[in-house]
Amino acid sequence: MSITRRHFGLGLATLGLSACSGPQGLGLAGPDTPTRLAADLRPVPNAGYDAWVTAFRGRARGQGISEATLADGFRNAGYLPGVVKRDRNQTEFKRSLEDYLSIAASDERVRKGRAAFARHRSTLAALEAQYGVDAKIITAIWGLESFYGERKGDVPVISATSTLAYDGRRGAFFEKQLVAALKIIQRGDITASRMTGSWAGAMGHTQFIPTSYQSFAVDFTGDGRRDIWSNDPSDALASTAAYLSRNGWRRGLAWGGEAGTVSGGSILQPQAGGPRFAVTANFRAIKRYNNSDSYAIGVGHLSDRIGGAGPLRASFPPDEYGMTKDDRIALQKGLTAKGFDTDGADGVIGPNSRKAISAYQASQGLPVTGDPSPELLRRLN
Ligand SMILES: [Ca+2]
Repeated sequence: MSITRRHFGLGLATLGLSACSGPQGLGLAGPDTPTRLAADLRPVPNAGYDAWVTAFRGRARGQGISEATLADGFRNAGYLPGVVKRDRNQTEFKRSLEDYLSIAASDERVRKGRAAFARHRSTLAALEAQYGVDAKIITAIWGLESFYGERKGDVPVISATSTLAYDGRRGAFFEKQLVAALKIIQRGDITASRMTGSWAGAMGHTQFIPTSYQSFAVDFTGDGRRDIWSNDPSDALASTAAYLSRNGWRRGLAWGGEAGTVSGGSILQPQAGGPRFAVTANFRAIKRYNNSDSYAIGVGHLSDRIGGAGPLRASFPPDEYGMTKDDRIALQKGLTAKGFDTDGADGVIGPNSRKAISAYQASQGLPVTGDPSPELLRRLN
């Protein structure tokens, strides 16, 4: 656990927490992130949890948390079975960079990013002037972490972090997050009832975990509260700029770019046969936000797209099934046209596409594998 970590977007989480992203969560908020709280994210009675909380409260008092804050923080808190389930279900599956970028810099995320960048132009310009961090990079992080504030997370943070601290798989880490969350409430930045986030405790527009918040969050609006949860994203965006600025960001230096389009930097080719990137010290600063090459390239590329640039020039090689992205898009369109809905055609073969492939294969009397293939594409055309 290097420094911090916070969020939920398309990130691969620092800290080895694969479900958080940002200063330290799991970046990549996507359109598929549910916005309504699932039934298993509501508290259920749990005597073991209650006993753990009683003991924890003693430890918390020893760290300067007042009885009033504890009463307030735990008033409506409880054990959330869904948090443990999500924590256990995290798989180490790795997306290809091509798939990652298809999601991170989707048409919708680029379009909304350009609109958000224009809408918040004056705040972003002020942040760039004060912190030296490229306003397009700040906007891109916002886009990956919460889809520009659309998906900040509705899970009560005290419940989520106490459940994970009690559960114990990463108990010490989450107890630290819980203490930090209570200190934030005690300071008056936010009330317990408004303190919500991802199931792993990453909070607000740019998904800060509580300890990152304590170290880096700032009050940009000047009202005395560091409010990263409000509809006004100013404090959250300023906190992100502050985080980068204090983690090695250099004013005026590009993050990098596709090799051949920028000068300088060291060369990185995350996917064999795919595009090569030249990256700088600012690429490494982005990785302090979320320690993943895919995440940092996603942020950098999305920021370029927000600034008006087009897609990458180099293409990716065919996938393990011998399919290019164009093939996969054609397959998804073909399936959907035949009534096997893939829920969009983004070229990323996810659960919906696999379900559609299986249903189509069954309808054709083919072996049901759920895998894409050039043969399937030919059959559909
Ligand atoms: Ca404020």
